[in-house]
Amino acid sequence: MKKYSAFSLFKNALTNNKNWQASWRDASPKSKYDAIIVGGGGHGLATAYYLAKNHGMKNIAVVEKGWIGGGNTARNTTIVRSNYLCKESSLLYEKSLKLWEGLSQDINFNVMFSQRGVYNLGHTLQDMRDIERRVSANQLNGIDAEVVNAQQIKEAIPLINTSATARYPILGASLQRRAGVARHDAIAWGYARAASELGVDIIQQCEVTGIRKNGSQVTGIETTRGYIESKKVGVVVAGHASVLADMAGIRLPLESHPLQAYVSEPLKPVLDTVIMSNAVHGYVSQSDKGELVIGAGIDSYIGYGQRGSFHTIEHCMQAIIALFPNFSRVRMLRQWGGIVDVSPDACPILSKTPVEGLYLNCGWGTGGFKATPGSGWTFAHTIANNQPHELNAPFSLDRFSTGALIDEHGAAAVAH
Ligand code: FAD
Ligand code: PYC
Repeated sequence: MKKYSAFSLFKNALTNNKNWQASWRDASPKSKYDAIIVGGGGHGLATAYYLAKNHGMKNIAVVEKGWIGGGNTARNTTIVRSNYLCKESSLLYEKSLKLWEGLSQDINFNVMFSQRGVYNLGHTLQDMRDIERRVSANQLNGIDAEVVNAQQIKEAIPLINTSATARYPILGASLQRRAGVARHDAIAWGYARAASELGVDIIQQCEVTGIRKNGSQVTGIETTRGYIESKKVGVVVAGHASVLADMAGIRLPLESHPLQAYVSEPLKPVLDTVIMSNAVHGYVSQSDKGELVIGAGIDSYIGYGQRGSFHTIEHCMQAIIALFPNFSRVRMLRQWGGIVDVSPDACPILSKTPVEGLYLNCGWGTGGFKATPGSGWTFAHTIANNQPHELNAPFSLDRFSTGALIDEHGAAAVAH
C-alpha cells in the first residue's frame, strides 16, 4: 500500500498537482464479475474491501450511479456510538466501533475518528428510566456506558442550559465516552482506495436499471453502461433499496424519508463533545473546522428529495437554541437532506433474499454511518459464504414475517 510522505502536499501544491496520483482506478465495466456491489457509499465500498481482504475475492466491482460517497455517506453528521438496547444490535454496533478504533491504520487513510463522547439527554422521568435501562443493558453487553446527572453535564458542557425552568429541563443523560465523530468523506475515499489497491473495480456514473434472474438465481445487472454478468449481487443503496429490490420482484418493509442536517459559520472551539436529544428532535457537535454540525428528526413524509421541509428546520433550531441559548447569535451556513431507509423496528436488513445470489444491505435509517465498518465486514462474510455472519444473522429479511423483530426505536437517537 502506498505511503504518502509528509511533504507530498507541499510538493503537489508547488507543481500545480501535476504529479498528484488518483486515489483509486476509475474502472470501466468488465462483462463479468465474481461479485458486484451496487452502491458506492461507505457500506458498499467497505463490503468490497472486506470481500477482497478477508475472503480473497478479487474480481469484484462497485457500481455507483453518481459519485462515490455522494449519498448519505456524504450527507450525515458522523456520530459513531454502540449504545443500543438489544443484545443483537449492541454486538453488531460494538464490532463496528472496534473496527473504527483501528480503521485509519487498517486502510492507511486518516478517517479522523475522534472519541469525544456522546451524551443522550433525558428531559422527563420516563426519559431517565429509559436511559437507566439502556445503560444497564449496555453494561451487561460489555459496552461502556454511564448515567450522568445535570450537574455533571453542566460541568462538562458549560454552555448548555440546565436551568430547571428551561423549556426542555435536563434531568440527566447517558454518556458513552468511547463514542464520537469521524470524517464522512474519508470513509468513502479510504475504503475506495484500499479496495482499489486490492483489485476492486470502482465504476462511477453507472446506474443499475434492472436485475436479471434465471428462475430464482440472479445472473447479472442491467446498467446505463451495459449488461454486467455476476452470480452474486449485493445491493447497498440506502434510501433507494426498495427501488432496487423491486427490480428483483422483492417488496421491502421500508419507508424512505428525508433527514436534514445544518452547519453554522465556523466558531472558536465551544463544544468538545456530542449532545443528542431524541425528545427535542435535535443534536449538535462541533467540527474540526469550527462549524456547529446540527441535525433534526426525520421529515415525517415519505420522499426522495434530498432537501426536507422548512418547518423541520424551524423546529430543530428552536430546540437547539433552547438547549444552548448562546447559539441564537450564530449564523447558519448550509442545509441539506439525505434519504434514509427506515425499517419497522429501526434496525437494518443484512440478509440473503429469496433470489439466490442476491443480498441486501439496507434499512439503516438514520443511523448507519457508525455501522459502516461492521456492516461491510459482516455483509462481505454473508456474500462470500452465502450465509450470514453470526453478528448479522438476526438482521435477516424474514424477521418481518417470523416476528423476530429487534426494536431499537429508543436507541436510534433521532426521532422517527
Ligand atoms: P449511501 O451513502 O447513501 O450510498 C448508497 C449509494 O447507492 C449512493 O451513493 C447512491 O447514489 C447509490 N445508488 C442508489 N441507487 C443506485 C442505482 N440504481 N445504481 C447504482 N447506485 C445507486 N448515521 C450515523 O450513524 N450517525 C449519524 O450521525 C448520522 N447522521 C445522519 C444525518 C443525515 C442528515 C442523514 C441523511 C443520515 C445520517 N445517518 C447517520 C445515516 C447514515 O448516513 C446512513 O445510514 C449511511 O450513510 C448509509 O450508508 P450507505 O453506504 O448504505 O448509503
Ligand atoms: O444514529 O447516532 C445516530 C445519529 C445521530 C444523528 C443521526 N443519527
